[in-house]
Amino acid sequence: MKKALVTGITGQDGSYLAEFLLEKGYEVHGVVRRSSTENFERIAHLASRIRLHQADLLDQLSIIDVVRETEPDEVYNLAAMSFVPTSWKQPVLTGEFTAIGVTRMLEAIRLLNPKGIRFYQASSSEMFGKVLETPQRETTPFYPRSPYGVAKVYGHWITVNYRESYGMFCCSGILFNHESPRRGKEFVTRKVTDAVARIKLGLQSELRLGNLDAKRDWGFAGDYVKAMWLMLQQDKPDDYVIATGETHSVRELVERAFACVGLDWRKYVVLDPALIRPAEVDLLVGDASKARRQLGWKPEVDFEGLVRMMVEADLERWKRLK
Ligand code: NAP
Ligand code: G4F
Repeated sequence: MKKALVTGITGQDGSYLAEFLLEKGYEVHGVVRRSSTENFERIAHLASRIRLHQADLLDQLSIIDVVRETEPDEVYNLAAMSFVPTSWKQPVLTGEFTAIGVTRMLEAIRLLNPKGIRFYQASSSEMFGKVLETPQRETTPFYPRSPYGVAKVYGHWITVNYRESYGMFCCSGILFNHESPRRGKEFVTRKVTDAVARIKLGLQSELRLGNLDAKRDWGFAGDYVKAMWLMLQQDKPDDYVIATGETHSVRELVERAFACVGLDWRKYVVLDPALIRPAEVDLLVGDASKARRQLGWKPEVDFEGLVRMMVEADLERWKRLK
């Protein structure tokens, strides 16, 4: 039985990845940070099948201890401060955790078992920022537009560097936006689908949004965790773009989500200048042909299916709560 260690297991991707690895027969270990109240909602249904360990990417010794105790075959480093606007409010913490935290994970592996452990780093299409090429692929230069994006560029290159310096099996997955009913409610897709459900049920009257013109390549998180695993099953470590190849504006997202419940979005959406970012990523669209060719990976859920899935899940949840 293979063993996997997942940081960020309480997050959206961590929960889908844990499910996926359990189905593959893995022994799954997760890193959680200590908090006065537990935040295990997304993995509650897996509680009896996974093992959780307290550690923090800010604390080198706790990371070394957890790798030593669990002796994993594969490490998936998903933990990060992942919300872009917060990275302007907490740029130093974002760098400590999202950038230097990657080095702490890599150092633990280098010290304990550099040839035996395979490492996945959760890199991001935010690294392309003010895009220098469209569609964006593995060779597109980075131009990050937020402290979060800058931190992820560091995490990407330190992963490449440990591969090249020490011959470690390190992969960086450059994932474009991926969503699900488990997405945090501050991200735009979930903010919209949650509001649509509440407005439909008479629980909310308006939805405040920022830039409706930004375009994203949105996929389904359940499809994307499979790509993470595939990267670590190859003969050689490498970096891959994971994306659908389609782009849609926030306006289209809003239009489609409201249409799912038969409402006209123009009656409910209010533009709020406070939600405009200091610097914006205007357009993301990925070319995942390398992943398709080398990993045999392709997305199963399209944009329309994704929005419908999320609206329906939020409607069901609010109906139950009501
Ligand atoms: P998420 O839902 O925000 O989850 C982030 C996870 O990181 C949570 O488990 C969180 O734990 C953990 N974490 C945050 N700060 C921590 C700390 N100081 N110590 C230990 N754990 C900490 O993010 P996600 O959407 O699943 O994304 C997973 C990873 O992929 C992130 O690295 C993100 O930057 C990257 N990524 C995401 C996307 C996307 O579209 N979703 C695209 C590209 C890359 P708590 O529960 O304790 O907060
Ligand atoms: O949903 P978002 O907050 O996601 P963003 O900034 O693209 O970042 C996500 O994807 C990255 C991959 O590219 C990940 F690395 C990162 O961790 C995260 O998962 O915003 C999407 C777009 C932005 O252009 C934003 O300006 O939606 C626009 N937007 C408009 N109104 C809004 C809002 N975003 C949010 N969160 N809230 C709004 O009210």
